[in-house]
Amino acid sequence: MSNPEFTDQLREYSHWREQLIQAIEMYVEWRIRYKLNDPHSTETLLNILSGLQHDKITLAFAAEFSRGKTELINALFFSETGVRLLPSSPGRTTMSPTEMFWDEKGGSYIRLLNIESRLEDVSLIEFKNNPERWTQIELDCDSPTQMQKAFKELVATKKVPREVAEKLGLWNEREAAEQGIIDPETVEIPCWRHALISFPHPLLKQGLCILDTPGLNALGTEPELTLSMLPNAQAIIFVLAADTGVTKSDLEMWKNHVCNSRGHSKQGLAVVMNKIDAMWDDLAGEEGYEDAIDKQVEASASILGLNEDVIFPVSAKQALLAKIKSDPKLLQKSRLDKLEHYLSNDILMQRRDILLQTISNKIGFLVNESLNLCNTKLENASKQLEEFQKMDFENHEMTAKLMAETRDQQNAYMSNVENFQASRKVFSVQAKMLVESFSKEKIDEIIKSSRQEMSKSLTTVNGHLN
Ligand SMILES: Nc1nc2c(ncn2[C@@H]2O[C@H](COP(=O)(O)OP(=O)(O)OP(=O)(O)O)[C@@H](O)[C@H]2O)c(=O)[nH]1
Ligand SMILES: [Mg+2]
Repeated sequence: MSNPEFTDQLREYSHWREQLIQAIEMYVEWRIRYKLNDPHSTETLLNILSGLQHDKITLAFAAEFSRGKTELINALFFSETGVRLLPSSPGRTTMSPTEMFWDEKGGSYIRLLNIESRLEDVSLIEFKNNPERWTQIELDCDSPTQMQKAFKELVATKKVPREVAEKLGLWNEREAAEQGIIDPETVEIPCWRHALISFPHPLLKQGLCILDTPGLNALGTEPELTLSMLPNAQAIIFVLAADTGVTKSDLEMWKNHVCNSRGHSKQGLAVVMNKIDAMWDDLAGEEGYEDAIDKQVEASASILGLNEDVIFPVSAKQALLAKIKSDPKLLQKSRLDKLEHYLSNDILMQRRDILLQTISNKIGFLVNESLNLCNTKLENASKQLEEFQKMDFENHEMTAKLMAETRDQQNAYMSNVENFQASRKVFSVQAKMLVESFSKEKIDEIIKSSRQEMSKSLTTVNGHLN
C-alpha cells in the first residue's frame, strides 16, 4: 500500500474528528437536558456537526499543462492499482477538472458533465446535486484494465464548428495563433466539462478528496474552479517542471490562480518541482545532478517568493514506476518521501488547526457561556454545602449541650427518687407505728384506765355520788 505515513495520519485525523463530533453531540444533549438550548445556538451547533461529518480534505493539483500533475497523483495515491490509472501523456492531457473521492452510497463510478452545460445558467454545485445530468461509467475495481479504459474517457475531445467553440468560451484566437492555427473551420474541444470519480481507495475512504486540474487555459475558462474550488481546497500543490523552471505562464498561473486562492499566509501550499530525472547528465554525474537541482530550487523559491523548504524536487515518473515495480532504490531516487511526509504532517496538522479555529470561533462563546454558568452554579452549591456543614456542626454542639443538661436533670431526678424512696420507708414505719398506737387493745386499755381515773376523781371531788 502506498504512503503508509499519510494513511496513518489521515486515519488519526479521522479518529480525532470523530471524537470532536462525539464531544459536540454530548454538549448538545447536555444543553437540552439542562434546558439551556435556544433555537439559534442549537442551529449553530448542528451546522458545525454537519460540517464536521461531511468534512473532506481536498488536495488540489494546479499547474500549467504537461508539468506532471496527473503522473504525480498516480504516484502518490494510485500506484497500488499496478497501472497508470489516470491518463497522463505528453502535451495537453487532462481536459477538465477532475475530482476524486469516495461516495459510499454511490459506489465506484466516473460521472462526466457534458461541455455544453456551460451554456446553462446552472452552478456546478447544482449539477452535482443532480446525478441524472451526468454520464455515468461504472468502475470495476477488481479489473485495473477495465478502469484504465474507463479513465480514458476523461481525456476525450471532439471537433466542433468554431462558432460553437466560441459560444462555449473555448476559442482563443491569440492562443490558437501561437500554435499556428489561423481561422480554422473546426476546433477541438473537450467532451466533458467536469469529472467526478468515486473510487474505494483507503485514503479517499478516510475523507480525502483530490482535485486534478487542466492547464491554464481551462482554469481561465472555468470560473468556479478559480473562485471556489481552489480557494476551498485544504492545500494546493503547484507543480513546476525542473527542466524548464518557472516559465512566464507558470508565473501567471501562480500569481493569478494559486496565490490569490491562498491569501497572504500562503498556508496549505506546496510547490513540487517535478521531472528532476530530466536533469540527469551523465557527464556531470551525481554531484552535478545535486547542484543542478539545488540551483533550480533556489531560483524558483526566489521567483515565487517562498521558503526553499516548501519546494519539493521529485520525479513523479520514477516514483510511479518504483512503486509499481516495488523498487525501493528508485523510490528513494524519486524523492517522493519528503513530499509525502509534508502532506502527512504539515497539511493534516494545518487542517486540524483550521478546524479547531473555525469551531472555537463559531461555538467557543457558547461553551464559555456554559462553563461560566456551571462555575457559578458550582460556587453557589459549594457555598450552600458549607452553610449546611456549619449548621450541622452547630446542631452537634447544641445537642451535646442539651444532652448534658438532660443528663443533669435526670441525675437530679434519680436522686430525688432515691430520697423519696427513703422518706417513704421512714413514713411507712411511722405510719405503722401510728396505726399500731390506735389498735383496739391499746384503746381499750386507755379507756379502761381513763374510766378508773374518772371514777376515782368523782369520789374525791364531792365525797358523794348523789
Ligand atoms: N521525465 C519525466 N517525465 C514526466 C514526469 N512526470 C510526468 N512526466 C511526463 O510529462 C508528461 C505530462 O504529464 P502529465 O501528468 O500528463 O502532466 P499534467 O500536468 O497532468 O498535464 P495536463 O493534464 O495536460 O494539464 C507525460 O508524458 C508524463 O509521462 C517526471 O517526473 N519525469
Ligand atoms: Mg493531467
